[in-house]
Amino acid sequence: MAKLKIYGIARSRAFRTLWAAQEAGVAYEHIQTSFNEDSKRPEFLRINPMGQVPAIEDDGFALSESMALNLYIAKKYGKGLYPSDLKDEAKTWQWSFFAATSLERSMGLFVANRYTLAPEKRNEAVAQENLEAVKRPLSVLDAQLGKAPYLLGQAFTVADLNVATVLYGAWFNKHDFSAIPKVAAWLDRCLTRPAAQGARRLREAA
Ligand SMILES: N[C@@H](CCC(=O)N[C@@H](CS)C(=O)NCC(=O)O)C(=O)O
Repeated sequence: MAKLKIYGIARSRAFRTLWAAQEAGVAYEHIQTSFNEDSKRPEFLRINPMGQVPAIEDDGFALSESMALNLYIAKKYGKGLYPSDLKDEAKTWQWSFFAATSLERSMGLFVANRYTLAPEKRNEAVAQENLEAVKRPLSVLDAQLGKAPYLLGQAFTVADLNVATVLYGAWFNKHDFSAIPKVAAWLDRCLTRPAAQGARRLREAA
């Protein structure tokens, strides 16, 4: 049995952890913990007292927070997925925090209110407001990707994965990214990688 266990259904943020594990090529056991009742049961709360997915157990070591999970998996198991140089490592943290704090919440609200909520529940004003809130971070991302094909340079790393995953919902719903063409092309590159497609199959089939 695989020593790495990934908790969380693919239609949750566990999608990004499944993607990271597939990029790293590590064997894992996928436990289909839902984000409703399952994640509030005492046996899961022992792994993540926040009662949220994803979480992992690696040979008994419990960890939560999706960005941290990906950094851990990439560093421990990924070959080339996690940088060896300290400055590149720091940039990986920078981009991961950027994704979590400057993009994720607004992108989630934007996608829900523009595309995924039941039509009667969508609020276009909320969608617009949140799209406005990510204008600057997305233009910063576009400028960075104008310098090199990936965030740290020539190769895909977990920095790309952690940022691309928070834009996945908009990309999947065919949001028009043509005003930020470097981001558009980079998202296509990242989200059609074999490992991304593997994780997407789990999510999109669910
Ligand atoms: N910051 C956390 C957020 C985790 C999170 O909100 N997970 C959702 C599913 S995507 C969840 O479990 N929601 C249930 C709840 O909050 O009770 C992370 O990135 O892992």
